[in-house]
Amino acid sequence: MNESSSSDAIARDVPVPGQLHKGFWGSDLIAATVRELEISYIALVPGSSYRGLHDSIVNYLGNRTPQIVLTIHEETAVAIAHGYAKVTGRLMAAAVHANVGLMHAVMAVYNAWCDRVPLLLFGATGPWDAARRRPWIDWIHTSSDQAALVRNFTKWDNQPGSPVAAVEAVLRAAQIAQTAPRGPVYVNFDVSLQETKISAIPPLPDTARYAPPPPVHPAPDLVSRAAKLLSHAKQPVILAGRCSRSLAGWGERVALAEKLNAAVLTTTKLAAAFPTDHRLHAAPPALYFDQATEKLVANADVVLSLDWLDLAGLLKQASRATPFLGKVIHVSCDSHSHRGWSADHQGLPPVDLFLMCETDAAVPLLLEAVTPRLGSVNLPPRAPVPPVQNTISLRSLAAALEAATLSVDVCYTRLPLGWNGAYIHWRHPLDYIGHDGGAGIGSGPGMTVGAGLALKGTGRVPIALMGDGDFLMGNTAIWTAVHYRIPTLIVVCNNRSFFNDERHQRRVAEWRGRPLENCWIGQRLDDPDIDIAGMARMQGAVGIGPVTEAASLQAAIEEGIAAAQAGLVCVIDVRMPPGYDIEDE
Ligand SMILES: Cc1ncc(C[n+]2csc(CCOP(=O)(O)OP(=O)(O)O)c2C)c(N)n1
Ligand SMILES: [Mg+2]
Repeated sequence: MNESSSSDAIARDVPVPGQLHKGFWGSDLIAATVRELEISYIALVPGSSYRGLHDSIVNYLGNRTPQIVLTIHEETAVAIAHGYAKVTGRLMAAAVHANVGLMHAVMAVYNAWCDRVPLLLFGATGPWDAARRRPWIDWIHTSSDQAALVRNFTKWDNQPGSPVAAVEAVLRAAQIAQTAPRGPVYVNFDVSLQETKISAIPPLPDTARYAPPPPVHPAPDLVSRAAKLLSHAKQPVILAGRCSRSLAGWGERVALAEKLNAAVLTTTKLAAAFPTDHRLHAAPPALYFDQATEKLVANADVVLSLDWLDLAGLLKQASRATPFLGKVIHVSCDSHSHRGWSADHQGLPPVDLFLMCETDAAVPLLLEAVTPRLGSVNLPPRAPVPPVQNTISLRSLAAALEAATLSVDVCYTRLPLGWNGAYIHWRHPLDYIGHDGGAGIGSGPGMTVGAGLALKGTGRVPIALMGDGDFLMGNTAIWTAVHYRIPTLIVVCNNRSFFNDERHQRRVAEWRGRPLENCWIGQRLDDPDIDIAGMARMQGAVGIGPVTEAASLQAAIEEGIAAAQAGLVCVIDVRMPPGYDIEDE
């Protein structure tokens, strides 16, 4: 067993050393394999189905590599691993109890799947041997084919039949999860397998030999054809979609856009992919673009999609009734993950040149192969950024954030629905980590805490701007952040409503001629108002607010940032009036 050299470890929950090695169990071998993979953390809610593995992590590994991150809901455990992977690109583990814990985790697994994020999910069941089951409880917590609950949105699952088979299952799971397009995997350990006594820990495999493959590169012929199209384009547009957090990759995308003098678009669905204040960044990042930006796409004679998430949707929206006539170069290996159960693959785009690889593999080759394009670039007129009012709104919140973070490195881990992408610029791949993938509300707190865990010690402050609905569904992640001293700032844009759906009711009422006045019913979260700052304080965090005056926003945010910089967790309740700053679908 490698000694843990992890500098990632949080100085919490250090076990008393016991008399180790009096004997070994199947779960010791599983834990040892996880350590060989250098997995720093395992987020979990405990359960008897994996008490063997739990013991092995605490007492065989000494709660290091991986270290347990205790959570209060399985959805949070998975969301933490998701947020961590979004920042680091590294695999984190989560463990969930039997069928019931897995059922709690399901939505978060779907989010990670849609977000193409690597995640190692462990589960447990049984004993599968019915003769060994305790009456009642083991029976209701045993399912045949438990993995079926998540099979439609995981890359692989397995229920190994012996401790030795478990080693291979864990290695394969980690390899598959980290092979692009990445995603969650599920390995389910029978109770009895974990609790089987074994005579010794066999020599562990060299994990380097089971690593994910290096990036696949596009065929040179495809690169030169794509380069020719781009170099001679009249109005090229680059759609910077799913890109890595690598600073080198960021620089190469900028260099490619500059060499081609091409307009670039990004989306708030995904992490920062291009500096939004660059002269070639054509429009604020958005969920849906305005008409002027759609026109830019419609008029493009060559589109370079760098794994754009909904390429068919954008082209269809832009060119309206007619098929898109420009040439389309699509750099993406996402179709390896396209399956039948979920339509998260989006529409089928028309593609002229398909470079089936990750964007970081293709961009340097394209950069070298293109010739400088001398033609001009026609950028759409920029809608003026709305002026800052002296009332509370997303606009005044953005202005206060900008003023409060002038000399602070920030990672935005969540943006609220209704955010105008013009408000805050991205200048670094870690400035914004994108949305949750599956639009499953309630992931905001967990993903923020996971991102905070990854950023701990870097000096970059995670800041989440999240809806009250999103916060309230997942708020017990605050306790986890406080317990593990994970600096975090959450600003709750508290409109005391599932407001997105008020808008839907309003639209339905308009179409159907029903009373618009009723659109709040079954949506508003007031009467009583929920004391969000109080909920934070009761879990040991700093709670600020409710902030009701625009003039108080900056001071509140400065206080929150100072708290996070001092290693604390802070939640600010900002009372927003209902309403969004953008129009969307
Ligand atoms: C798990 C889940 N349940 C319900 C929805 C539908 N939904 C989409 S947005 C939304 C409201 C979210 O409320 P909040 O976070 O307060 O943001 P607001 O709409 O108020 O801006 C809901 C309920 C969803 N996307 N996911
Ligand atoms: Mg709300």
